Amino acid sequence: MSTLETFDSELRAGAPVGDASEAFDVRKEIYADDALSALSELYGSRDDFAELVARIYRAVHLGFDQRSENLKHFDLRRSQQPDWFQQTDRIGYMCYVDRFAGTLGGVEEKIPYLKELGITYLHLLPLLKPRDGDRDGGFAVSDFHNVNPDFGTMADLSTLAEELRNNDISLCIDLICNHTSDEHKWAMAAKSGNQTYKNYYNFYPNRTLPDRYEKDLTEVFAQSAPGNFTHVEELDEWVWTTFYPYQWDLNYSNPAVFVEMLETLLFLANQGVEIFRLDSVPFLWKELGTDSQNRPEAHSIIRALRALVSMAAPSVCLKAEAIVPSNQLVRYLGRGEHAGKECHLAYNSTLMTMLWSALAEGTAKRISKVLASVPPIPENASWVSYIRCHDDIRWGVLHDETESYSQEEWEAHTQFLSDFYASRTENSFASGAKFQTTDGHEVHGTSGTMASLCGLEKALDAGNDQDIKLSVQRILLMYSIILGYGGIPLVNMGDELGMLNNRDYQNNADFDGDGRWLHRVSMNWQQADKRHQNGMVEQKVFEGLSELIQLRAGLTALKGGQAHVLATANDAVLVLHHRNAQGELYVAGNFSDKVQKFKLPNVNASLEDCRTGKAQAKSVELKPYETIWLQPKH
Ligand code: OTU
Repeated sequence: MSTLETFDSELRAGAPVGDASEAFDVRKEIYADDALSALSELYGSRDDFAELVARIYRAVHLGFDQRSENLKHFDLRRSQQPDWFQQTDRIGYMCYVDRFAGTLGGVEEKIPYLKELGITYLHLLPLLKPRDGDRDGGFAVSDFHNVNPDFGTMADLSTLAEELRNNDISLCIDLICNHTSDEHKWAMAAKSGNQTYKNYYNFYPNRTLPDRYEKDLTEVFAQSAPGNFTHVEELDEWVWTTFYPYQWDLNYSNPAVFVEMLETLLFLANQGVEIFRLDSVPFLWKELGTDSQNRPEAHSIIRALRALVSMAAPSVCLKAEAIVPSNQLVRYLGRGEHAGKECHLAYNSTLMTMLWSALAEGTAKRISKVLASVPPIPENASWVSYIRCHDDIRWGVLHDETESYSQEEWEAHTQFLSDFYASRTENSFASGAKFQTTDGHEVHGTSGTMASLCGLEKALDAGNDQDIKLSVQRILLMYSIILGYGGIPLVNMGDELGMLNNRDYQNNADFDGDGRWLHRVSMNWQQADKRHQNGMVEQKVFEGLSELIQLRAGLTALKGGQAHVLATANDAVLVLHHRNAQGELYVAGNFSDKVQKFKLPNVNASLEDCRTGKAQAKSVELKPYETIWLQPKH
């Protein structure tokens, strides 16, 4: 051992954990104002506000007291590196427990596979105990304190979280905070007429108010779950259900609901969960005469949760799931005086949707315009950049994206996208399907795996080598841009191997005719075994992606923030630019199937290709769908 190593190990062995409770007291002081101001926006006019605050503080204390020494130590470590989630070695992977590895124990066995790809963040889709029968892929939770018995137990979850942490992988799970299933004990009590629990939900004795609300509401599952209210036979009353009829929206105007959700969050954080995906946050607060999305109170709820969790479990990160136009989306990271005080992370659904738009059009003109108009995000926040997830690609949100395009133009464009990805336009390379349209002509969303939407399915069916090559290039282009945009890139299970659509779901009653199962595939480990076999598609995708991941980890110019879009004279090419104290980086991608030339604007330094280290002139030539990463020469 070198002197330095000896010194280091001595330090570690004898390292005082510090006084965790003293640190807790300090955090309570620091976050008290934030917590109180957010809570008073929500509940300040109530007579029992002081009592409520006392109850909330009791929950925070209990949350801290029940936190293990290990996690308290981890909290202190993270507080020494608050920008840990903005580091360029953070890469996410998302999957269903059963479809990836059967059980939680199975997931643990697959840690080496994740590490091989360079994964440092694992999002396991809903794994808490769901209702029986239809369950929206687990998004209808019946018990927040127990794991789905098919996957294992809460103890298995804690063990997995610890094992992941030991491997520097952060565990993320969903906090389905907008609704419970109709089989949750609160819903069961409500059904039996218990007023305390009826107040946990939004009940109406008849259709008068529901009809008035409906005038301004949108429909999420327009085909399979039309309307936003469900008749509850036991009571002959109506309850608010934004999603499926068995998912009952919680009533946050009742502070008891807020307290329950805070306690749930802290309980799960104490199992070792580091990142919470806050599901459906736009819908948390209802208000007559509005579309009941993105209300100021929904933001106050998140701000209060953030301040309170920062007291009890400061290493925890909150991630917003809001599929809304970018000017609304960035607000979930906090804005104005509250900038950086809501979620730490938010899904960049604008980037995701616009990537598919650019790929279908074969030009980067529109994506460049839209990305250039995305408002800046707070310095202590970051994006989650992704290409596919378990949901459909929702086109309608684009209609409010930028004023550069009129409503008519957006409507025509999203109609084109929906048709293109369902293979209903001439020359479409994609084989996806429309989601939630009643007549096949409406525009809602698109289902399909990344590879099938990028053309691999058609190319393989046709046995056309040139098209196979092009579809692999499209896949790598999409990865290159999400890795080069900034934030935490997220890989959807199977997409690292180019897995195709699963067309069998229609024959399986468990999937309730929900078209999203088209791309919710089960891991094919035989395909994974081909990831190092030369010339296989799996190898080209997997190795292409892992090379990019490794490259990215060393490029600190990418840390945090978001890319700036540079305009060039060539519309086919998207050029992203990063500059921070650590350096500068250009990422350019050709969205067309032709060779494209362009000149980087306003560059004075000599440039080198980050992958090869070779000098690169400011005039660049890119092959079809090719990307290039450039930095000033060292
Ligand atoms: C989320 O998605 C989940 O991701 C879905 O899988 C669930 O079905 C749903 O919630 C209900 O729990 O509409 O098309 O703006 O758009 O929360 C997906 C946010 C969805 C919503 C989003 C929702």
